[in-house]
Amino acid sequence: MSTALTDFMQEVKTKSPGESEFHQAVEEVVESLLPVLDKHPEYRKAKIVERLVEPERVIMFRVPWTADNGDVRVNRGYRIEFNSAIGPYKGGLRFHPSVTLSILKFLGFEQIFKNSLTTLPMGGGKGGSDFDPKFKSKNEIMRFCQSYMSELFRHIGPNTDVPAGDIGVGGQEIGFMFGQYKKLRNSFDGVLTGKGLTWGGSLIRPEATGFGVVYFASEMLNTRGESLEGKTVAVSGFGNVAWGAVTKVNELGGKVVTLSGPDGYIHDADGITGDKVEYMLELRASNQDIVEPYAEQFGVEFVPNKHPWEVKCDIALPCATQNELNGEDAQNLLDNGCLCVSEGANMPTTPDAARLFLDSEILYGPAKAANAGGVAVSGLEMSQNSMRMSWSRDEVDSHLHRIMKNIHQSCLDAAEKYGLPSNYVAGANIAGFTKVADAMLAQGVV
Ligand code: NDP
Ligand code: 2IT
Repeated sequence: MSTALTDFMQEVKTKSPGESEFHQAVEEVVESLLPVLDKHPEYRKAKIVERLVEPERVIMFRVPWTADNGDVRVNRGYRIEFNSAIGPYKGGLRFHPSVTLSILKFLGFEQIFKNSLTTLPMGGGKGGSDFDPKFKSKNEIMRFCQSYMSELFRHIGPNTDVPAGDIGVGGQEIGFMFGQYKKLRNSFDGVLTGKGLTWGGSLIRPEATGFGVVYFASEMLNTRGESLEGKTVAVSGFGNVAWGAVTKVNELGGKVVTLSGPDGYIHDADGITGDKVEYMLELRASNQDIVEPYAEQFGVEFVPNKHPWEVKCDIALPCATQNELNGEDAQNLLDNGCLCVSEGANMPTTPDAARLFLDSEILYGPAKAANAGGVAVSGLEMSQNSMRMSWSRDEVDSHLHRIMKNIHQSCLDAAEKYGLPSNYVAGANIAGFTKVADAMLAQGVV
């Protein structure tokens, strides 16, 4: 590590002690930016990077609610309003027991660059709670969402901050939160994305992240004269993003052979198609967070407590959670001849695994570029809300496809410009950063 980076990281760690995921995300981005800072002394002079790593605002609050048995429970709610240089804060809400300030700061920080890459006017934000939806009744989830929104509503708005879903937050939770926001504000606003189709939602939003991950993989494969057709694909996770990715791989002629949950992975050598894809939705809705029932239902192999990356595949799509693909997993993928990794989850690859990918020939699409399709269609939902119109499925999908192609090209161009051809990690960081940095420069020291 260069001295400049070590010194910078030391300062970040001193200011935000114990936030290991946030440190990991910052280090990866800032390392890529050093050549840009050398070429642009104006960014250094205006302390753009020092300002970028400090959220504009962090909101933390108590979320009390009552369980079905009458017990009072208390969770912690958060919203990190990270950067509004190019648009209102935008990013998902995560409800999961592992949520901490560090996790949400890493996600909010990544979101700044991801949103910039989409070319749409959205700043970066993220929020959520350590609430665990597992085994909660629908009424408990509703009361929790209402309590969470009873505080959040005063901080958000269609031109201020527009949350959406993430792990543990899907259409149902967005509905409960939207209802509470509308009641408190007495205003029907496009204040959340991922809404239902009859009340301001956009077609394709549920599929968008997974579709985008696969479009990005296709673009990377194209650079080598390859395509998805006939390829074997390993997917991790079984939630919203994994479901969208499986659907699009099937459409493009690939075969998905794995899914995973916190309990292990399933290996379905015949491919996850038809009813099996529908079954993924049932698994997710069961609120039990296990994939083993898939193996029982369809008579396939279940491998407990392991990652799917030991299965031979041409393409790997990690779609579960952060740091789910480690050095050993990366080595397994490389040894098995994997051609391409496109990240659906945010920061799924540990730094040592990312290093192995970058030092090899594998096509490696980092999350902030590869999974930007979700937030891109959220941006399109905001546009439709502002115009009070709804676009057709084909219209939204073609916008999404075009945006993913543009992101891919921007990454390649930025990487090439700084002498790092085909390095999508550097390309995504540099292209995402430049637009935000120029906007911050133009707006003065605020
Ligand atoms: P969902 O809640 O729909 O699904 C996530 C699933 O992955 C959960 O069932 C979760 O189980 C499971 N999971 C968590 N940890 C692991 C693990 N270690 N191994 C295997 N499975 C695990 O969330 P999404 O599909 O929306 O999100 C998945 C990833 O995609 C996250 O990293 C998210 O940040 C990212 N993402 C999501 C976008 C969106 O629009 N939804 C957009 C861009 C990125 P459990 O709860 O038990 O841990
Ligand atoms: O990580 C992400 O990009 C998301 N969870 C989607 C955010 C959004 O505002 O749609």
